[in-house]
Amino acid sequence: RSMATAARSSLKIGMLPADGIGREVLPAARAAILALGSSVPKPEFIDLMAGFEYFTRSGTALPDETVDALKNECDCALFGAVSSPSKKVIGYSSPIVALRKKLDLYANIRPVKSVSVDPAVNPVVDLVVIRENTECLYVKQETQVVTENGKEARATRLITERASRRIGDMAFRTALTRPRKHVTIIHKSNVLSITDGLFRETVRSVPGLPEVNGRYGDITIAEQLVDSAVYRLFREPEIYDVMVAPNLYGDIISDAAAALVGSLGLVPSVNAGDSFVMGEPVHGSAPDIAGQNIANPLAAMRSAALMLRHLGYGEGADRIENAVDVVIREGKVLTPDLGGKSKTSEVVDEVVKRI
Ligand code: GGG
Repeated sequence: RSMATAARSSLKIGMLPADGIGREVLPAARAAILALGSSVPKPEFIDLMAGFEYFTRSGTALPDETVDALKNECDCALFGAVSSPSKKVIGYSSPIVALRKKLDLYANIRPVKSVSVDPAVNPVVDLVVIRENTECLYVKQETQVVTENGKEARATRLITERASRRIGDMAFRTALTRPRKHVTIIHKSNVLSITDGLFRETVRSVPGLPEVNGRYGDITIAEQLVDSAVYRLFREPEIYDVMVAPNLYGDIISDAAAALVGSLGLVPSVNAGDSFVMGEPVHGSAPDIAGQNIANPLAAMRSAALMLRHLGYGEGADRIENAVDVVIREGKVLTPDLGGKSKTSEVVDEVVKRI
């Protein structure tokens, strides 16, 4: 679904590069949008602070000014990547997880599609993961106690009917826009019968809701346990069209699917709510390659396109996506993750030339 294109004289885009290669790939997204000229309203980029590095300087990973600017000044946003530490750091909390909740960006939409395919060697992949973005284990309610047997840690996993219904609705709406119109519900309700059971039943019930009014009648529905879904994703990815999943499974499945199309550096996403959208490459901050001008900028450029499409600027989105596809297909100017020798900046120039 695209948000209706408001008559805008300018397009205000909040830019949150955050950490690591986020700072190298967000300028690529900006260059792609600027190359569109009059296909979109005049873009205005608003630089905003967030991230672990910002936390080490300021004591907060997501300042109130950033959230206020996104809510009150911006039409949409682009987020780069964040280097959240693997160990608890007092006072730190992931800014991307917080942003998704604060802006109610309840759906993380992650299309994964192979561009240049030799079916004898590579599988044909054309799927979209619709990941619930606000709950599951990402509510981050963790506790630890010390018992006579040592430490004991617990995490709360939240699944609600409301969130499951709206992510289900997003999955069915997405399926309507695709040729195959097929939704696979991912769960583990043979073990987690209450939480995943609620997710599965609620998503399944969406086509029958009175307000849906039969719109999803042409959509076929399948379901799959998450472990077997990963197995089948690697064996026969062509069976999947729209995969809808609770937060953690969706996060894992979309990274796994990225492996089938050549690189995590190719896969874009949008975090979407009913009134705001934020593009974000699926990859992380990759501290091992940060600052070397070798990060793949294509996922960020595609995320800009997805964001524009969501806002109703389909022509601009097509121009960016087609240019990216041509550069991948030609295979001459690619970053090292795709077997190339080119720099980030060279790939950006190559795409921009074709926009
Ligand atoms: N662009 C995706 C990204 O930044 N991934 C890293 C990530 O999600 N880290 C976990 C977190 O900060 O919540």
